[in-house]
Amino acid sequence: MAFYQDPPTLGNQYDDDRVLRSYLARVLPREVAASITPSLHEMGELAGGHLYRLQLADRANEPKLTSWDAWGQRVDRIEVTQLWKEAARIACERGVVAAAYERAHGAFSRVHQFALAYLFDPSSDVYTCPLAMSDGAARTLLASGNRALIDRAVPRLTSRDPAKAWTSGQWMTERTGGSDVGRSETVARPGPDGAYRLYGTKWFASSATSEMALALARPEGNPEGSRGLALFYLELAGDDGRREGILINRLKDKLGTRKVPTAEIALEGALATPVAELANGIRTIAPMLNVTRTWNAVSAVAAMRRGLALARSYAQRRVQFGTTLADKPLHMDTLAELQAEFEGAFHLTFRAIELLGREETGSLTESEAKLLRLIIPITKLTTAKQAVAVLSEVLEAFGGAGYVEDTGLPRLLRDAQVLPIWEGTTNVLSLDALRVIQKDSSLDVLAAEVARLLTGVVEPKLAEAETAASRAVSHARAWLKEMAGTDREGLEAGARRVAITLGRALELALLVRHAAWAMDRERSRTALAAAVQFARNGVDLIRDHDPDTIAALAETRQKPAT
Ligand code: MFK
Repeated sequence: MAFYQDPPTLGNQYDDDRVLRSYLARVLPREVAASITPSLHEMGELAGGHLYRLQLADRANEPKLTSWDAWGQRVDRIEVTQLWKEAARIACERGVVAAAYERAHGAFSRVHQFALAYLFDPSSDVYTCPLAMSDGAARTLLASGNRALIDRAVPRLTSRDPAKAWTSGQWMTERTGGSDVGRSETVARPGPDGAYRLYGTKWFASSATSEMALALARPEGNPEGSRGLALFYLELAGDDGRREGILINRLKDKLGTRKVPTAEIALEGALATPVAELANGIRTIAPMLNVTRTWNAVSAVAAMRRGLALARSYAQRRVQFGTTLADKPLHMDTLAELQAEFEGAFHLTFRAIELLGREETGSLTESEAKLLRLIIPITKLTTAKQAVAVLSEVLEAFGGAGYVEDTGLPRLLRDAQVLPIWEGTTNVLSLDALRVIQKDSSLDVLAAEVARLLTGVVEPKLAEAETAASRAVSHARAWLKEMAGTDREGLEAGARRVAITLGRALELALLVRHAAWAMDRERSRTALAAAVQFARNGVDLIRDHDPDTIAALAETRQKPAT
């Protein structure tokens, strides 16, 4: 008999997720947990069953743009994949955005919503992209206080009725770049009727099938730079269903997120409404950035969890050199490292979510507000890097099968690779974190948070992890203090190492705190193992600035002409 390998399988993705269930048991009041558990169980069933099967069957399909109809009319119609259509319905009906706005559980509504998103994401082929932007748009409109736009769009963005629901785009990036948004070239011109029309090109418009978008544009006559930009609201189709002044030039041919219809969009007089003042657009859209960056982190942890679930299932089936992979010490050592990374990332992400929920319900203290502003970029950048590293290893854990498209595995790595790029690259967010640290006392607050998490933990096996977390934070503080006074260039060069060190220190402190709780309340030592392993993986990346080495290796600087 020839040999055929059994593929990995997935069960109910909520029931099987020890980390999620244990976390929820710790943070949620009993009545909230009882109320939301059925919805999480159902989503776990869909994610490991119906949606996952459809995702595998739909693997080779991609969105298609039809620019012209048979008679030469410009139509710019995008047909999304079957899974996307089903994911849209399920996300809407199950409240993957709505649960945050219904506020059935006060500040914990965000925990509920993002737990749903976390379960849903890995079987959705990144349908979480339009969901993230819709959530961000709803939040931004609510923060703007623009009553007319709130009344028009927010009920649709947060609806559970697929016939009524909208999603939103986030149109920021232009050919001038996605990081230095202040260089945007799109112009907003008022007409004789006072209405604004936009002219320009949006170069990376994720999810071009949305019904509305929030876009940055420079009102004519405004100064250059980001403060001269304003935030505008657009609907992609008028009341008659026709699209005016918005052309989809082409869809992007991307490494990953291939199901997401990311478009180059030409704005040729698209009708747009200012969301707030006619300046300071980045400040106005900041709530969206913070929400979508949180979704990014949720996607990162969800992707790691999916990869590890598949790798574990495979390890139990795959026999090599006489035993299953699950019986190979080296294979299990590798998976343990990855599992600890996932668990650290999970707890950091959900800590940020707890703070976001408290902010939205007005229960955030002043120091928690500072922590939230710093923790979001740090969480986004730390978890995104972890996801790429973990998923690269996950593919390797399958050997050649991980490299073969019809296993559905390569997608995991390709889709993870976008996470450090969109919504602010690692370096841009590291500099954002550095600016926040320099502006106020948020680093003191972060250090106090780490100290609080470690207080009262008496388990000797956690001592090493505690020391690693608190030492890393102390090192970051001392390094930042020293560099700020003496070496501005070194400070910038080290910003990423500092940001990731702070992210990892927080992750470890959260793991330690959760481990102590789990030992006490669940009589489980698995979370302890994650904390111990995470500390062994390493926390502190900070090192001295070495300008000579960098200069020697930086061959990009122009040499003087000879
Ligand atoms: C599944 C998950 C999916 C997620 C969906 C993703 C879909 C993909 C769509 C995209 O990728 S859209 C493009 C995303 N682009 C970015 O995220 C931009 C990256 N660049 C930055 O974040 C730069 O740091 C930034 C453009 C903000 C820098 O520009 P500036 O001109 O130097 O702005 P500045 O001075 O830092 O900030 C302007 C104001 O906004 C300041 O307030 P004030 O005017 O009061 O001084 C800042 O404090 C405020 N601000 C900026 N970022 C903020 C913020 N406030 C709160 N939170 C923030 N995060």
